[in-house]
Amino acid sequence: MRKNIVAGNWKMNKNLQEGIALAKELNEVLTADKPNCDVIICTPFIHLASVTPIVDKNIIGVGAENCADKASGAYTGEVSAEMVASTGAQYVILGHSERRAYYHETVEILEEKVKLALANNLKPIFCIGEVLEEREANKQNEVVEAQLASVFSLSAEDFSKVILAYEPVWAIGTGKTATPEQAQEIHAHIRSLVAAKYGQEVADNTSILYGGSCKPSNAKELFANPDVDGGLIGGAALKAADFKGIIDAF
Ligand code: 3PY
Repeated sequence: MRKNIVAGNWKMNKNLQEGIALAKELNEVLTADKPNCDVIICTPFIHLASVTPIVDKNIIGVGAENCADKASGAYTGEVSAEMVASTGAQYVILGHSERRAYYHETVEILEEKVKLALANNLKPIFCIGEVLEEREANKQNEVVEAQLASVFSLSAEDFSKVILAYEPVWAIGTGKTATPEQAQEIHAHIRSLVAAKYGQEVADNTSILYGGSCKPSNAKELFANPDVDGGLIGGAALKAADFKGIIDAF
């Protein structure tokens, strides 16, 4: 059966020393009081090689927040999936709305990134979600369906390594959260799309995380929904106590 997962997305926060300190603190807190779900921290690239050796990988997985859409070569400033994997990281966030909006990542670019991640044994945490105007026009179902094209070209075996994260863009960094009912409704829809493509068994085994202003005070009611299998956490992942508070919702 699918896993419950709480994954932190540090975004462009924490210098190296601060990142190491947070990872150490989380490791201490979570080894002392073991979580009832999988826990992942996704950090800036420069933190990965320092953070992976200091966390107990039976308790905390480590991931990047992005990787290149090319395997290697003359792409100044880019970081490949192979480089990410060589740090000991096991996951990579792909398709975050900030990457789609500010760095113009398309369905096709993301499809390449997903394939390269999987080819390098990284599990993609693949983000989908609609902007406010799309929600107001009741277009969220078709938006997420179109975004899923980047992962729906995979074989069932490869798709089974993908974690999905539904993040309504209108709830990211705005303090607004989808209601538990809104989250359940669209998560169930996403699962039905996976079932239509890969069959019910694959769909039942796919973890679908909710992201967007998820915090200790609302995590329990969001995670109580049958199709919400955890969270992708932004700001609240930057303090060990807040992140632990969300993990404790399971
Ligand atoms: C948020 O909750 O702000 C996120 O974007 C998590 O990825």
